[in-house]
Amino acid sequence: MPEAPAHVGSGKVRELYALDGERLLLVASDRISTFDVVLPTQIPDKGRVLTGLSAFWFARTRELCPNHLLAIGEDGRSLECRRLEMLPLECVVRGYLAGSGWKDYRRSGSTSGRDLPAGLVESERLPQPIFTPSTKALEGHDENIDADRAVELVGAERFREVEDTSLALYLFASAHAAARGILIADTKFEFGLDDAGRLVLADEAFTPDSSRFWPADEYTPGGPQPSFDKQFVRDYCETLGWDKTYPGPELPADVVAGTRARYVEAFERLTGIAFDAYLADPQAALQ
Ligand code: Q0Z
Repeated sequence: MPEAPAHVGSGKVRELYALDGERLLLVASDRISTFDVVLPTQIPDKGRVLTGLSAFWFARTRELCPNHLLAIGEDGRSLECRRLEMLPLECVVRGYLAGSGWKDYRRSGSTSGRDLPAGLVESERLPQPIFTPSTKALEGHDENIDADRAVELVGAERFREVEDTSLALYLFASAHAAARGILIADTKFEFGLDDAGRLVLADEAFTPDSSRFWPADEYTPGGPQPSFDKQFVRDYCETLGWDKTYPGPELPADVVAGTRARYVEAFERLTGIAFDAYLADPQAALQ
């Protein structure tokens, strides 16, 4: 009998297992976080939406960059992937000014050491997408770093390669998504190296957990934008007077159903695949 895969890591809402020396299993749960707190209520099929979206983007971007995907689990919520030597860099691309990019800009006029034009407003589209790497902080949020610090971490040549590749991936996916009514405000990649030292896209790609998705038809720069997937959850939580520390609140059934519908809508708009077809046979649906 093969042994149960060893658990090797936990994210907020995902788990990582070792299948053997060369292969990992990445499992996306139905847990949801908001304001950095994982809630006690799950969103049915959220893990399958995120896994299906990642697999879709890995398939569509393999000519831009090889990736770690080996197979999709029959359950639709897990990805079998190649084990890589991960780079110690969070590769963030921003097309719009939101989150920590906006916070940095308001304070200093720049983010990750990149000077930006004066007078930009919150959520404004940037003149061109920018690469703003960060490092995994041991606790709390990732820390934005400038190019010099990133070069210290991965070397000058590898830095150029991850910047070029990240921008190419963002340009491809953001054009695809915008044509389907979804703006990808920003996104985060993780890369690793294979045995031959080749750069390989790893982790997840263009999911709502690794990216800010905004509904294009509601886009109004000058303030924060509604989240494509989590806005019902945030709005509900704001009605409670909750202090955004653990434990988070239970979600009522209508908020769960509305949020599940938004995840499914994102999947169907971005992939053009019926989510029911994905549930019935994940591998076949993504062919
Ligand atoms: C990804 C993470 C998660 C916890 C390590 N192909 C790979 N090779 C080696 N390492 C990784 C990967 Cl994807 C790797 N993470 C992030 C994901 C739970 C941590 F689901 N950590």
